[in-house]
Amino acid sequence: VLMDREQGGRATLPDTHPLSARLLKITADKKTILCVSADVIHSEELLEIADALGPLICVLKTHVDILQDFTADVASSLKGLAIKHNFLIFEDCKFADIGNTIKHQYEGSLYRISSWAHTIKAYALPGPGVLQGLGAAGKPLGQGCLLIAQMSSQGSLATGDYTQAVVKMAEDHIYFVFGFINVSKISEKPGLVHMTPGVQILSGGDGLGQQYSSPEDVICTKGSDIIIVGRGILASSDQLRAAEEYRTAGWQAYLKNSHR
Ligand code: 5FU
Repeated sequence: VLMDREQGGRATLPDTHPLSARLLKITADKKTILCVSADVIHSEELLEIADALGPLICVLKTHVDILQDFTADVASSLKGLAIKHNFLIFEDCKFADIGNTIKHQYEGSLYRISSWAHTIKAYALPGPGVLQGLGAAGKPLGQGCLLIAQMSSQGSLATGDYTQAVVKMAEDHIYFVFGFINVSKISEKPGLVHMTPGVQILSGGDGLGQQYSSPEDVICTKGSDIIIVGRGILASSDQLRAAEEYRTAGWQAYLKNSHR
């Protein structure tokens, strides 16, 4: 009850981006802070995962540029599944260029990302022009953007002053930015959502720089809001059971931490 009240409270604050509000409401309604990272190379498998795990997740994260067989139909099927199961679609294409180029990358190309992804994420490195470019295409469609404030990978350079500058950029652009990709909580603004990748129940890494923390650590110790899980679920022989396990672990950690 406390959790629902807090999430609802955050969702209705005046400077909360409509997408934060929607995401926080989904987490409370579906009792899940799990974002599944559906990193697969065939569209059919992507859609199967979205349909099967849809009831257990608040966000589906995609990497459309690793699909071998993307078509516009895949995007419209994904949109349909997002409505059916009430989750947001997060396309994890990392935008880091001048505003004009990323505007084209976001709304054009084969993928037409702005037409189907509720959110994308961007590096702050090029400066606020990134948000002007993405916002010009995404804002009129009601889409939002996450800023990469920290990364889960070993030796990441997204730390210290860079992270602080990202927090400021986000807080200055809450008309379009509604949260962060982060390792730990970095902003006290309740309308900004903290989303953390590099999550597995067993800690460790993948031999290619990825570093894993447990849902409990990410939510309770680091104060994040959403856990992003890829191979912890995808590599399981029973993905549904694994997703349920992460959903429960994440939700219990969130409830434990609901005094924040
Ligand atoms: F920005 C980031 C980051 O700092 N770490 C990440 O792991 C993004 N990711 C993505 O989360 C990465 O591209 C994968 O899509 C996903 C993690 O997948 P895993 O299988 O759980 O390691």
